[in-house]
Amino acid sequence: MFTDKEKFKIEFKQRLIGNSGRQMHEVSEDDVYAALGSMIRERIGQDWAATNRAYTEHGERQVYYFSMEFLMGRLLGNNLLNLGVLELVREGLGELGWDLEDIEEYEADAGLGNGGLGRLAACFLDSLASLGYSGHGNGIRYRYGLFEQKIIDGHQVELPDYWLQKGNVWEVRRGDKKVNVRFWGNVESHEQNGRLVYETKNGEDVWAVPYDVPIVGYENSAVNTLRLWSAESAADPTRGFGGNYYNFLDYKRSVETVSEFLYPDDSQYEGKLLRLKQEYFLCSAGLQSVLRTFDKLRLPHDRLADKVAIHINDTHPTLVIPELMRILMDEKGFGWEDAWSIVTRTVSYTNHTILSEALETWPEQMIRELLPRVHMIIEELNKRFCASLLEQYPGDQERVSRMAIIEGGQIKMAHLAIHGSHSINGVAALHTDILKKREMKDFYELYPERFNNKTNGITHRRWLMHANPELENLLEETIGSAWKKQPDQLNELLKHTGDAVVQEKIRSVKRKNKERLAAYIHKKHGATVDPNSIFDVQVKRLHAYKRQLLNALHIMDLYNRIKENPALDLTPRTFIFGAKAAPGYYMAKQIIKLINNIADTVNNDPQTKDLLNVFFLENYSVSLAEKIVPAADVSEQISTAGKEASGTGNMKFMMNGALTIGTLDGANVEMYESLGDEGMYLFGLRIEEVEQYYREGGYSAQGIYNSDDRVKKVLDQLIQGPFCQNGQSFDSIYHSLLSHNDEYFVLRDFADYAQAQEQIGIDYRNTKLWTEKAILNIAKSGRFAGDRTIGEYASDIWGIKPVGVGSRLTTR
Ligand code: 26V
Repeated sequence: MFTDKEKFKIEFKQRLIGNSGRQMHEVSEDDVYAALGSMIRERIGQDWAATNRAYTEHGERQVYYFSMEFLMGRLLGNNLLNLGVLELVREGLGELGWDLEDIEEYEADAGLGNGGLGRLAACFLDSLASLGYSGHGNGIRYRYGLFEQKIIDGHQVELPDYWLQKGNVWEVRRGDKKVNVRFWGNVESHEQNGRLVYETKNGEDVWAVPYDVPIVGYENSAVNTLRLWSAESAADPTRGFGGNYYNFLDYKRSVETVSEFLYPDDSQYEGKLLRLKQEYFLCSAGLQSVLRTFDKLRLPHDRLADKVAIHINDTHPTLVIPELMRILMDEKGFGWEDAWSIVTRTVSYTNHTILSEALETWPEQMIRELLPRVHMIIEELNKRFCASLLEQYPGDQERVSRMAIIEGGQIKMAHLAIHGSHSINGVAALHTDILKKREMKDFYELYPERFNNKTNGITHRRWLMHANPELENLLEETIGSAWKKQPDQLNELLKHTGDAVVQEKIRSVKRKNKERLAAYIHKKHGATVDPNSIFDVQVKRLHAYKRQLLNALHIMDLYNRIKENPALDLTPRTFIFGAKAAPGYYMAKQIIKLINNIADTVNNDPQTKDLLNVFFLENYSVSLAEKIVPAADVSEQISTAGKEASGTGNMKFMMNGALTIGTLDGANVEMYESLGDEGMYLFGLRIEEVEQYYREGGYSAQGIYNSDDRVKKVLDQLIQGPFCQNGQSFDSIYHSLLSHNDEYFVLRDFADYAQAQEQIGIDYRNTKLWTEKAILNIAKSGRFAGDRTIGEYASDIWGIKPVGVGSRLTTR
């Protein structure tokens, strides 16, 4: 295995020729990627085996993070970084005539997630491995990830994301570890040793085949596992099916659809049978695999919770609770009480959303048919739970109905998750507070000790070191490298806030990143972007509560003001958007079209084009985010207060020295605690005010329209005017604001937002002041590193300590 650059070059050339079957002068960049990938994968393999051995010998509790989504992005650059060979490989490849950054572009993003929840899971895996915790991911290997977005005539068009087309060097198919998952069928019972034993007969069996992806820790030789399950037909094609080969093909197709695609909707819950199948598939396969690993320890199953922690990422994998009950009772012979005790000590749950329309409830009938034995268990759980509630709250039938797991023919997954977990956490202080005081109040009263907060965090390895190597170097020069292993050490930078030399370097790093993004925009849009302008960025899923519309209306207003007063003294701005809308979310798609129309108008109007530019960058993804985030001056985190559970983009921008314009929502609240008014531009309604409006009414969007001429003009322009090219109009947006009284208080916050934006324009010109603020942001961002978050999960929820592996055995 190579240890220096020269050895790398020799080994790499051999591999390249051997892999591609071509001569050096014939190989393509694709070949280079494949050869490098396989070489690095092999290197990881050694540590992977050693890590697994260490975990088995050590007997430390293993954490399994069950999630329907892992938004991993690309792995090559990150693996090189964490292995500590990034520079060596970059230089070696360079000497052979290839640019590593170009080679990295050959890797398809693993886009197996919708947004925040899936990316959080990916950041957590990186922190778990990097801190040396025995924590693994358990998910689904969707054949198609989140759709690829094209913008055609300003509209979003969705294309399938066949990310596996060119193969995936990082995964290892483990055919020998496949397990069986059973759907449908009927439950039969018989007596055995004096107790009833249940079995599902005549079900449809699906093989779950694991594909393992190594998760490399940062310079610590640890390699954990992300196990992704793929559905395959269990049947032997040569047998059964009444001799009809077409019957077999139909069956095969139906089975394989289980892991075919990721559901692209993260805002509106829909009770689709296939989605339920996916959720059970993950839970059943994951649990079987967890139990197999546990069995290697040769311990009785009542010790399960000592050795295993199962964490469920939102309610999507909640079926682990009844499924583990089923296995313990039907297969391991436990009685109800003992099984329940094992389950609740094993499982913990994170809630990621307050939006009621995203809460999962499954029709009881659907679960009864698809998963008959699981249904029986949920029914029994509900019966016992309601009975215990009545005992605790005698006569309070209303409370019992509110809290029941099954109500009105619906199974409430959040209730099941809370009842079956020993820990329930929200993802930012404000969010956890809302859960306790409002959304889950009844449950908090019942189980106060179970509720806790774990403010989200992001991996500084991908989002600072890998995405922004110039900033990494500058930090290293200025404060050394302790922050790489202890990100809170970034606060050492505070000592240099006023240092003119450091300030100049910070500006130069930002400048280079802006030039790089400008080059990308030039390539994609053919447009020239001025790197002296403020890069003002809003990238995230498109959703009404995130209020991209507020940003858009404000740009329309700026346009109007320049047109009214061409001498207006505005600091030039480049507004950058990136967002995918759920394919069926009409309003979100209209907002994308509106932004593109605005771009068309302001970018081409000779009076405005030097002051205002707008770009909607298509197909926002992890790898695109890595280009955008380091180049941002301003980060837009402008959700209606109380709606964004945490946000994680906010943290990425902060860490890269962008200043936030934001509401007091989600983790912005904690950012503001750290940054104060000098470090952040706060605006808008506070959560108490929003709640008061919802409770007592008194908000009139029409009133604002009538009294604010600027707002009126902008809204009228949704129907007719410079942004309605080719007779297009935005009636539905207009009516959502006026006829439906503006559910998200866009108009209410408009003036305050515009004012904060004006202040940004002024402050940006004061380069010294602006740079000091940027430095403050970077210095305070360590609190939002995933390592801090994972440390808290490990000690407070999972009760685990780091395990030393390889050459770095920690003593305990
Ligand atoms: C919800 C649903 C509901 C319908 C079925 C399909 C589906 C798929 C995904 C989701 C996820 C929505 C929840 C989510 O992504 N929440 C985000 O979690 C982030 C990480 O904690 C947090 O920073 C964001 O504020 C929060 O919106």
